[in-house]
Parts: sequence; structure tokens; C-alpha cells
Amino acid sequence: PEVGLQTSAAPAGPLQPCPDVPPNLQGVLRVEFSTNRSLEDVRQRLGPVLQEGGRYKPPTCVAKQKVAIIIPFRNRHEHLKHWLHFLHPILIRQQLDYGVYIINQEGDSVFNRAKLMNIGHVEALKEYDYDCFVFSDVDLIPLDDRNLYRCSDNPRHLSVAVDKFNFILPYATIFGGVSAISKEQFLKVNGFSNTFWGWGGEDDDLSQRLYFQGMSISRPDSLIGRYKMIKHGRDLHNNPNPQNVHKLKETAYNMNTDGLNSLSYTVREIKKDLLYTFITVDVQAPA
Ligand code: UD2
Ligand code: MN
Repeated sequence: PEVGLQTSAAPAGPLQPCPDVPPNLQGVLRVEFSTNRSLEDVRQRLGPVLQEGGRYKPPTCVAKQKVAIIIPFRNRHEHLKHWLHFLHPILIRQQLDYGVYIINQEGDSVFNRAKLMNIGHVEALKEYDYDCFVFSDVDLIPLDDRNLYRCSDNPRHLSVAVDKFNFILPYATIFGGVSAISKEQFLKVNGFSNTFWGWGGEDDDLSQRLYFQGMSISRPDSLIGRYKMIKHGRDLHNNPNPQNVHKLKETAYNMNTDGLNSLSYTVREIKKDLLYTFITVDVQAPA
């Protein structure tokens, strides 16, 4: 079997904590987006190690953190296939106790990435006592598995060097793409704003919330933090919203009343696949 995917039997006696540095990492990864990738192969390969809902726990040690991976989603099934194909083996090698939550916005009203993240946080916590949340775009694949999908003392921005931005961090406070934030850190800032409709600004708003609460952003170095973004155009109903730029001046004023404590939505369906939990929600978009 592939290195790191063995269904090794648990040793007798109580399990020890997993080591700080996972032993089976590969380092730099080869990532390509061949067109005919089927999820059946992934299900076959990972069937023996994953649990329904895209859940995993290392069999031989106690994971340091319980991590919920939250992916905002609508109509990107092709990207999701690639994401699952590449990420599950990586997360397994990283020895995480994790679950994958796809939060699917119902209907074709204007998209709201940040609100989907808040919903993912709340829904994941209903299932398990997660202490770390990794918020990830569906189209971002890490190019190095030493980039650990877990939380640290400060909120951590993982997608440091994306090919689309020529592998350069576009600006110092960026927090979009893939980021890891502990439950405690997320609660402290009242989560994301729910009111950034359409493309842009929601990630900068969260970044400002973090700084206003005295946190700063940690990052891996720009070699380990490399990513590929699957090529895509702008989706329907997710145009840049010029209002979002103005809203960024009001973060300090709004953050205590706009976020987890004002979150309102309806769950339409929860589907469990071996590879993920797929939650379809009505985000109550403005008419
Ligand atoms: C950038 C940010 C992203 C977010 C966005 C502004 C990076 C690397 N990425 O990405 O985190 O802040 O700008 O909102 O900084 N999605 C769907 N269906 C849709 C629309 C969006 O599934 O119809 C999801 C999907 O997970 C996607 C994500 O939302 O990856 C962000 O949308 P995008 O990929 O169009 O935005 P992009 O690449 O400009
Ligand atoms: Mn993208």
C-alpha cells in the first residue's frame, strides 16, 4: 500500500500522543489535474481507513487536535473531486483526527463564502468536539505535505504562495484561501461576518477581526506554503461586490453584532459520503 495509508493495527495498551512531526510525510508533492479522475478510485483506496462522512483518526496514536475542514461550495464538483483525491491522503499522513464538511449553498442567489464558513463551524460542532477549523477553498491543493492542516497559538494562514499569484504573498494581512483557526480564536472574533454577499472582502474582514482582538497571523514559509489553484473563471452569482470594500471600514464597529451570534440559516439536507459530509443550506440571501 501507499506509504502512510496502511491500516496498521493499534498496539495493545493505551495509545500515546502522535509525534509532533508526522513520520510519513513526503515533502514536495506532484499535483496535476487530469480530466478523468473518478471518486470511485479514491473511495476504493481509502475505504479501509476512512469513516463515513469523511472522518479519520490515526489508528496508532492520539491526534494532537480534532480538526474540521470546512469547504464553501456551490457547483464545483470537478474541483471537489481533485480536492478529495489529493487532500485525504495528505491529511491521513499528517495524523489528524479530522472530518471534511462541504457546505453547499442552495439555489442560485448571490454567493456568501463567509456565511457558509460560519455554518460549517456550527454544524461540525454539532457532530464532534472539534478544537480546530481549517477553512479552505475547494480549488486549492497544497504542493507540500509539511504544510500541516492544524491550528497554532495564532490563527494560521496556510495558502502562502499560490501559483495564481506567482507564488508570492499578495499582501501581508491576507487570510483568504486556506486558513486554520482554533475554536477559541474563532469564537473570540465572533466568526466571520455574515453580510459579505458576492466576491471579495470577507477574508480581509476576518483578518481585521483577528488583529482587533490582539492576534496576529502565523504562516509557514513560502516554500512549504506553496499551492496550486485549479484554473477557473468567475462563477455565476458571485460577482465582486463594491459594497464589500466599504464594509471593511466598519469591521471594528460591526464585529460584535455580525457573526456567529447573529447567524441564521436553514439546513436543507445532510448527506454522508465516505469521503465527505455534504450539507446543503439556505443562507437566506437578500432577494
Ligand atoms: C479569493 C480567495 C478566497 C476568497 C475569494 C473572495 C485566495 C487564494 N482565495 O479566491 O479565499 O477570499 O477570493 O471571495 O486568496 N465557491 C463555490 N461556488 C461558487 C463560488 C465560490 O464553490 O459559485 C467557493 C469555492 O470553494 C471557491 C471559493 O468559494 O474556491 C472562493 O471563490 P473563488 O475561487 O471564485 O475566488 P478566488 O479564486 O478569487
Ligand atoms: Mn479560486
